[in-house]
Amino acid sequence: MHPIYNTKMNESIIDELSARVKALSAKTEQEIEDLRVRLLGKKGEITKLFEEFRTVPAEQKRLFGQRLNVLKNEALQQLNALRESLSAGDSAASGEDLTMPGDAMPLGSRHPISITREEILSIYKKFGYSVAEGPEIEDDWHVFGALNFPPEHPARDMQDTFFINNQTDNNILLRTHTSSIQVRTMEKGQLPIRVVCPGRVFRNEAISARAHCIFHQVEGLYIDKNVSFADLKQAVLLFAQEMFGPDTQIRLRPSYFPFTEPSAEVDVSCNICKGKGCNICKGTGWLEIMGCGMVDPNVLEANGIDSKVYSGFAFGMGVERIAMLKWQVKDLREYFENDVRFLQEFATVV
Ligand code: 2NM
Repeated sequence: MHPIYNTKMNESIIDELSARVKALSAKTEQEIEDLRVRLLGKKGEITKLFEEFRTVPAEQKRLFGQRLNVLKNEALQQLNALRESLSAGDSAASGEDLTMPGDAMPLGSRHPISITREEILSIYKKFGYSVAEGPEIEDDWHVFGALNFPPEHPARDMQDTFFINNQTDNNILLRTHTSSIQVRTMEKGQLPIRVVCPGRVFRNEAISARAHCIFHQVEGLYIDKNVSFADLKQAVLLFAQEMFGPDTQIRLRPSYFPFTEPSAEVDVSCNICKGKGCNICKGTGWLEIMGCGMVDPNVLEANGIDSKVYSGFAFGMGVERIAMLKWQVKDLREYFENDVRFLQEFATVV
């Protein structure tokens, strides 16, 4: 007798299949599809039971039919559950909520001096200048000698300059300006020159809200035939408008530097009060941003450049000072203390 005609046997076949269905597992979509075909495909085990339904004695049909339908639904549900756990990944099985947002990584911030230096350099790069760097420990020639500083100039004094103790000679020192990089550029003898030189500089000064013994400069040098003071003024104006906005005006005041003649201090119109006078510009409407001038012929000659053929202009600015004006930082010492509360204020700037 075929087992299907026996109620007990029918039930044990269904029980056994039901248990197997509930224990089904699969690692891939293909494995799930194979299981579906094996159970519910044209020749599947459950499909076959439905075909045999015709031959079941009338009195067993109701119960057998109900149990078969339950088994078929169990199989469909199990296959769906397998598909879902596959698409959600393994962690779905461990109960993790994959829709939860991830943990935010605490972001650091760039230092305001770095932000400002990069902004200054990117303006000059746009104007066609290249960027050069040089050593912080220098010799007397590159910091003073080649730059028209007379031997008795006070900057050469221990009071102003940090010397590196050296038994044999005392001409090794920490650079007091980045002009030494420009000397190194001129030495190479390639003309014309269009260069900006960023870097740390060191001066033996008492530390206060407005002065520090270490600070940062960007200096620039432009040497070619027929470079005039008009070119310098235009270059300074374009920089000021890029840095502080298109409505910025400039003012040049006569000044003195050993390496330039004539020399000038550059002021920009105060963008806080628009020239009306405020506590940032101390009521003057103007803010000092840099020094500049026409390179002294003595400097050109000292660096092997024929001053009858070539002329040039140079300028220099303190990065701390530019950053102070940009963000109204009141005390320069903030830049060196690395208090995260101060540094975090620049987190959204760049
Ligand atoms: C300044 C102001 C004016 C300057 C001059 C030179 C060089 F190398 F050409 F002689 N470099 N930098 C210069 C001129 C720097 O800083 C306030």
